[in-house]
Amino acid sequence: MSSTKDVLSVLSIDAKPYIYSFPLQHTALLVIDMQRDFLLAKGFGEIQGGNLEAVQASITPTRKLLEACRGAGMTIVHTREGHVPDLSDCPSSKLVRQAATPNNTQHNLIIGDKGELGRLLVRGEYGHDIIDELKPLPGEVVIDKPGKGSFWNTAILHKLKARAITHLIVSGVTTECCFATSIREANDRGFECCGIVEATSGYNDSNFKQCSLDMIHWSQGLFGFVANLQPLLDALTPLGIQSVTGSSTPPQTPPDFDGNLTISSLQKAFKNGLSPVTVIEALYNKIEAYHRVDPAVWIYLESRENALDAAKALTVKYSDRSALPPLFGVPFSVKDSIDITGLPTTTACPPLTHVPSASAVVYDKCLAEGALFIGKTNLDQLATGLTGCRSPYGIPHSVFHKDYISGGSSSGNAVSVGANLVSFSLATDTAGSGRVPPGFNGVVGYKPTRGTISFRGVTPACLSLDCIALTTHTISDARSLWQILEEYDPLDQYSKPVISFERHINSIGPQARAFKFGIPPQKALSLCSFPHRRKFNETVATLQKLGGVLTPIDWSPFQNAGKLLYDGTFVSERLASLPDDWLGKSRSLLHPVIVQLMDAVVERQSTAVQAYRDLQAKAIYTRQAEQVFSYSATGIDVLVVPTAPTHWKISEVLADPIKKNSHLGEFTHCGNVLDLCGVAVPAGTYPVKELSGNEADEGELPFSVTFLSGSRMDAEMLEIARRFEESMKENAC
Ligand code: TIU
Repeated sequence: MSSTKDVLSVLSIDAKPYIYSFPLQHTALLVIDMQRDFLLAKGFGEIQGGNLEAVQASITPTRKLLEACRGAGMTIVHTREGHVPDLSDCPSSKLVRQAATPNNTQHNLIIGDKGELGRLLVRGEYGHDIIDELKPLPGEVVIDKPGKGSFWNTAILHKLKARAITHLIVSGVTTECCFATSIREANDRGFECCGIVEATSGYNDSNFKQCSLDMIHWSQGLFGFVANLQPLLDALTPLGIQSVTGSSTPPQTPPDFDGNLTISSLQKAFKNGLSPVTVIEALYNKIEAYHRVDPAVWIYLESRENALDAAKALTVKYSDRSALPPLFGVPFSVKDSIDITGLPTTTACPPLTHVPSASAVVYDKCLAEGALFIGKTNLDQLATGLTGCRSPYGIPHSVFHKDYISGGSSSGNAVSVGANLVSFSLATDTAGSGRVPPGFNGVVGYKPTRGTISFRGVTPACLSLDCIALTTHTISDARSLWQILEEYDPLDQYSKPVISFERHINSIGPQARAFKFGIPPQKALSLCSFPHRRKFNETVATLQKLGGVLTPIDWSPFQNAGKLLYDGTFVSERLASLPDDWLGKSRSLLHPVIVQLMDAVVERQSTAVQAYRDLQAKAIYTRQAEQVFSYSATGIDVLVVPTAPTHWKISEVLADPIKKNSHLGEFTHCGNVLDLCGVAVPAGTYPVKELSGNEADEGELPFSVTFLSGSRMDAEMLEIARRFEESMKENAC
């Protein structure tokens, strides 16, 4: 059944061949190739003989469309056709064919030749860029495409899927060429497209344009829909509540800070005039108050003065509130294994502490997009552990209860978000460090497919399995943040290029809301405490109500891969990034549990032969897991597991630190070994007494489930997780 929110935000407009209905939060405006080269005199189009007057007719209507879509908060995607300067991405069919026409008169200058607006259709040239009237705003997607269609050799499919887009409103030039080709390509991938008559134009007469549009909707909608601009504007304009001009609060009276720290809420508030200075003042009062509740959250806290100065500097740098970068004024914390220039990186390990001369790539990106750094958070030493009880900087506790663990290794990280001291936190995840702590603090912990966010500038725990993780308040925030931070980094040897897994989209009809999910077998689930088992059963029922089909799976690859992480040779990699004599020299300065763990690794005297056997086993289990997530009758979309089998008290972990730790990783250890993506999502709470068995115990503890999926299936997984999150919120109302 669809949720109320989804139903309410579906709009419908008159169109050919019939009414076009589109869910606003799943619809993007696609603005095709509104570049100077195609629209201005002396550009590529005019040089090839195109009719400039005809093609310019769509500029004003497209601007109206763009403003209405921006006002309604829709995703905006601009494309630009063009090539890298050496033209290595330009096939001969595009470069040579037209100019090779016998007695050619029309194509005397070709792609790459010098025109008055720069080299024709070459990236970085003046003529290649989008016209001033339609300039993209910060945060909008810009796709550089070498083809006429938008999907060949670009990340557009990935970018659309990552934003859960299923419907496209299409505008731009030229109707007969890139506009039509892009609609056909999008249709093949399952998108529901609607071309807007006035917001597209071409180089030919009106009959030619008419035929190009008719070809889209003929045969009862073979490729999609075509609609006029006015009905669309009529439908979108009343939704313009998100724009500065549409707000009932005049910009000169800034709104009060309502305490909501989600990125999406702050974005709206800042747009409407809220000052980041107000947010920082309020936040530091909270941080100081929380220090009295739990003094072990921060290893380094930026001073209030510095944070306020940074906030003031932002307001000066970005004075135009309608063109703010996506993380403008958004406060964040950083796990203290991630480098920041000039600040010590401790990794909660005194002998490893160093002061880096460059910041981690992921941190720099946050700052570049306007985020405000608040501090570096506590962690289990060497980012090794799942409890939060292995740091010389103290033991943070769950934001739900002072006796219960925060989880680790990203302990302070999850507490800083859970206690509402920051909007998001940068963490890492090797064995579950980015999932278990969010689970124990009632927030979202997202571990994207390894290598999609640069790991450069982070102290490794187990380098070939390490991964950046994002701790946020909501799935939507996790998704937005991933899209801001992901980028191929050629200097990170484990980085992966941004490409999408070619699975089509089911955006309408009965397939649209159905998904298949698997769960661990009873034997594995029997390791859970009673309340975790009970809450997990409730989760399964909720997912079934949402359209999830519980599907049998082979659990063995997940179980075997999990065992490989600590019972096999992979744990030796934790020593591989350290000097050979490091453990011997540093042992007196290390946390006793870490010494115990590392000694056990050394004592095993693992051989190269064993390591290779483990690598081969990893490959087999990874292939078996791929089968589980395959796009077939038996494959599933997501695997759903309890994030942790139980929630220990701090005292229980201190009494039995190694066993209690490894138990927590039962459902997380396999994630990076199998190159999965995963996201831990809050799934309700339960009474403390249900876990402790002590009727006198008061309070609640959080339950969390983790959605896991195959490599690069992040977009699909996040959308299922978002629907689950939404249904949890609705049930709570
Ligand atoms: N953007 C686009 O349509 N590119 C073209 O080359 N169009 C022509 O009509 N030639």
